Amino acid sequence: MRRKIVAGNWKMHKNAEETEDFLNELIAALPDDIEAEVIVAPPFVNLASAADHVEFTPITVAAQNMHQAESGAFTGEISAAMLKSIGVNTVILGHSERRAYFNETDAALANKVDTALKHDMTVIFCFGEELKDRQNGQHFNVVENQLRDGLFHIDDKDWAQIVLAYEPVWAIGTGETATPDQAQEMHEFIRNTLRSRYPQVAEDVSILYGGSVKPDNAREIFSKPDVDGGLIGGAALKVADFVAIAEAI
Ligand code: G2H
Repeated sequence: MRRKIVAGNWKMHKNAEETEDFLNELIAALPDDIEAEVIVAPPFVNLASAADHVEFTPITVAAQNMHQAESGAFTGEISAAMLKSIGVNTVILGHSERRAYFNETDAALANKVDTALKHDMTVIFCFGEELKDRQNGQHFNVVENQLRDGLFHIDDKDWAQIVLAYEPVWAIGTGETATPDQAQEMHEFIRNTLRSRYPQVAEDVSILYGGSVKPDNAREIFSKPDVDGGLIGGAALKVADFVAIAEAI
């Protein structure tokens, strides 16, 4: 059985008080029998308080990024050991906004993955094509290269720590969603790509879909056989919407 996951990527939203309010509401609203693993990823400054807040709940807190180095002169950066020291064991890596605005390359991401694995962290690894790639019919090539360059150097056993998040860039925050069939087509392609190198991993790894998932489209997207949940942005900022999406699994 693959893990079913709904993760909320808050991006640069919510101050300390809003974080606390959101988590109180979320803890109260989440049904006890929820099938999905629920993850929230607040900005760095509120990670420690969020991690404390959810300590005795089924909710997991994730970071949105981290640096690949152990420590050093990297002004403004956060290391894996720092995250671990506040009880954060999960990190989102390779989000398209990090790739586009902060020049995160496949090579840098491969190093970040190694660092996270070394610290026994779970990685939510994001990748996906841009609109021009899809228009040029290059979307499968682009996705395959991101996958190979970012992750094909790791060992079979390390995949237990990896969750994949396919996020077509043209569907992020745009209100435009991949159709459930487009999501399924790409998730199936991702599993087939993995199968050549990691046959068992291809069956076991969870692949989340991200890109304008909302309460009214989540159920149909999650019903696809190779979609194991979602990485949610805008709709993860309201408790009612986020819970409705988690319940759609
Ligand atoms: C994609 C997604 C969350 P949104 O970035 O990672 O955001 O749901 O707002 O498209």
